[in-house]
Formats: sequence, C-alpha cells, structure tokens
Amino acid sequence: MDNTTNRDLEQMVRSAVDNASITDVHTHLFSPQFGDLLLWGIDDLLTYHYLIAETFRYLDLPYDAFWSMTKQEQADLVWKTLFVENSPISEACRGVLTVLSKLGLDVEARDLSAYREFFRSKTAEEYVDTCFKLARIDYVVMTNDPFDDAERPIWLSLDEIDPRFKSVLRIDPLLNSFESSSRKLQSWGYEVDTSLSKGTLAEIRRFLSEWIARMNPLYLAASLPPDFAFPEDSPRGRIIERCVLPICKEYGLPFGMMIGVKKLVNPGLRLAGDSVGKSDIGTVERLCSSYPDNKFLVTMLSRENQHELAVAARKYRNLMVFGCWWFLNNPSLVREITAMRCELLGLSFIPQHSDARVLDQVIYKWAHSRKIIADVLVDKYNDLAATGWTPTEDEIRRDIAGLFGQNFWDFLKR
Ligand code: RAT
Ligand code: ZN
Repeated sequence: MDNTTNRDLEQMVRSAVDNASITDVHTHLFSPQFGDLLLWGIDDLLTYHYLIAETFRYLDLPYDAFWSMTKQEQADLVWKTLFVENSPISEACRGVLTVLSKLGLDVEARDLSAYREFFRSKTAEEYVDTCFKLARIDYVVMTNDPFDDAERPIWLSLDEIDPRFKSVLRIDPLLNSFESSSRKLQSWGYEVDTSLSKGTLAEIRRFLSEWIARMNPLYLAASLPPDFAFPEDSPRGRIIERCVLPICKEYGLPFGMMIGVKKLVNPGLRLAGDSVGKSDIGTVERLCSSYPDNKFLVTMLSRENQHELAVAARKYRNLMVFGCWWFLNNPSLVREITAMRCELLGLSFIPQHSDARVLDQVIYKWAHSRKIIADVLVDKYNDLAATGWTPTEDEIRRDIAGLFGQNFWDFLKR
C-alpha cells in the first residue's frame, strides 16, 4: 500500500461511502402496509414542515388560511413562494431539487405539473423499491406511536410488514403528557390512575410489554425537552425509572432519547412550530452511569450540546451517539459535528439518520449526508496516511460499513 497516493485514497474513501448500504436508524416513514401513513410524491415533498416554516418567512397569510387549503394548494403556494419567487437555496429546498434530479426529472424546467404527472402512475410498493435503490438503503427504522389514533388500529390488524422496515416503540405521550395518555390507557383496559401508584406502574409495564410483543421494536424512543432532568420528581421521571428502564433492560432494548426540542413555541405553525434549546448533559451522564445495564441511543438538538455529548460517549460505552438531528441536518453543521465526533470517538458512533417523513426524502438526505461524511473521512484518512499508516481498501470499507449501519446493529446486540 505504500504507493497509495492521496488521490487514490480519496477515490477509495468516496467510492466506499457511495457504495455503503445504509440502515437509516430514525425516520418517520411507514411500510406500504400502513396505507396513507406512508407519504410520498411531489405534494408531500413540498408540504414537508421544514418547508412550511420557511414559506411563512415570506408571507403575511394567516396560519389558518394555509391550513384550510388542500394539500395540493399548499404545495402550489410553497412552490411559488420558495422556488419561483425566491431561489431555493435552503437545505430543505435544495433537497426537493436533488430528489427530482435523481429521479431523472428536468429540474431546469421548473415545471411543477410535469413533476406531478411523473408520480401519478406510480404505486407505493414500486416507489419504495425506487427510493431504496436510489438512496442505497437496506433498512429503514420507523417511528411507531401506539397512542396515535391513525396508527394504532393498523397495528391491531396488521399481518406482516415489509421486512426492510423496522419498528420503534415511540412513547412521547406516555412520558410528556401522562394525564391525557392515562385516559387513553384506561379506555384500552389498563387500570391506571394519575397518582402513579404501584399498580399503575405495573400496568404501564404491561402496556409496554404488550406493545413490544406486537411491534417487535429495535428500541424504545422519546423526544424530550431541553429541561429534561433525571432523576426527576415528575410523572415522566417516575415512568422512566420504574417502567421504561426496567422494561428496556428486560428485553435488551436501548432507550432512544432525542433531547432538546421545545414543543410548539409557535402553535400556529403546527408540526413546524417546534424549536430548540440547550439541554443538561448531566442528565445523560447520570442515566448512563446509574444504569450500566441499560443502553442509550442519544441525539441532541442543539449545536451547543454536541461536544459534551461526544465527551459523555467517551465515558460511557452504553451510550451510542447518533445523527445530526433536524435543525442540525445542514451541511455546515454535519461537517463540523462529524469531524468533531471522529476526533473524539474514532469510528464508534452513528453519524447520521435521515428523519425522513416523506419517502422520497431518503434520496436527498442520504445523498447530501454521504457527500459531507465522505469529505470529512477523506481528511481523516489523509491525516492518517501522513503518519505513514496507509489504510487499505478493506479497512476503509470495514470502517464505513460500521458508520452507515453495522455500528447500530452491533450496539443492539451488546
Ligand atoms: O425532524 C422532524 O421531522 C421533527 O418534526 C421531529 O419529528 C423529530 O425528528 C422527532 O422525531 O421528534
Ligand atoms: Zn424524527
């Protein structure tokens, strides 16, 4: 390998990253068996909540007027505002164009009706194959909420799921709004009350066990606010301590914590109305050190938390850091965060997830992320080569397979 030049090395790294097949560890996608819950096509792409928030930057329209439009009317307005009247340079806008271009459509034409026409004849099943192929994905991890009125009945009657889609038991309502969730639990036959008595906690554990049996999830997950604390004298603190952690331990499942979201700072924007706040890394450290037999998959939303989260992962091997989440999934930040994680953690992290809500988005989110992750890795391997340690092609492929999927599967097996 001593004849390997920097250019060969760069070529090897870029090709290994391009060809790596992906396990997308957190998305909001569904398999076609979930019917309309699986979003795809140009109108869903254009009404992505990231784009809705950006559209309102330019409009005086009352929020309700927007929400009373049909999906196609909303998509028309987003297109006009963000693509026609302004150049679409934001990451979410650029994403739509990457998707169209990778599908072979004429981006230059700026022809929304032609794009609509392209999708009209497709079925969800065939389009899943197209997107998985273009994004080079093996597995997509869903977000499955048993408290969701549209999703729950599907689980109760589902036979089987496309094996490329894996489930995750998402428990935000249980942790973050127990009072209303307890009423739902009661109506489903669980003997719970809001006092969180011993009996109630046992019933919550029964609920979790039953849904684990039904969904066969890869992990349990919740998004949590910036002021999330642990231990905490609150329903959330008690439920995590007495139900979530013991159940995760019993079934050998990680607890996925997505920390730092300020819900609905602007309710008029609905799903687009959430914001970000800095969180206390001490909470993550306390959980990891007090529960060494539990595994934690953690991502944090604020840029300010990224360095201390990587440092925490150096201290606790039961902590797996994943993804550049939501407002961090922008090239400048992915670059900075990925380089920093490599420097502190080597290859022992999961650099990215897509968070796709619309199937087609895996095409752009992964194309954009692959490019940045490859740039960072080229630098890192070049620095290595400068010492005289030239990585072989096999070593590079092994490392990259870890980052794009194997690290996740290995962590689940631990
Ligand atoms: O990124 C998003 O689409 C957010 O709205 C959230 O769904 C977030 O990713 C989450 O999982 O809570
Ligand atoms: Zn998400």
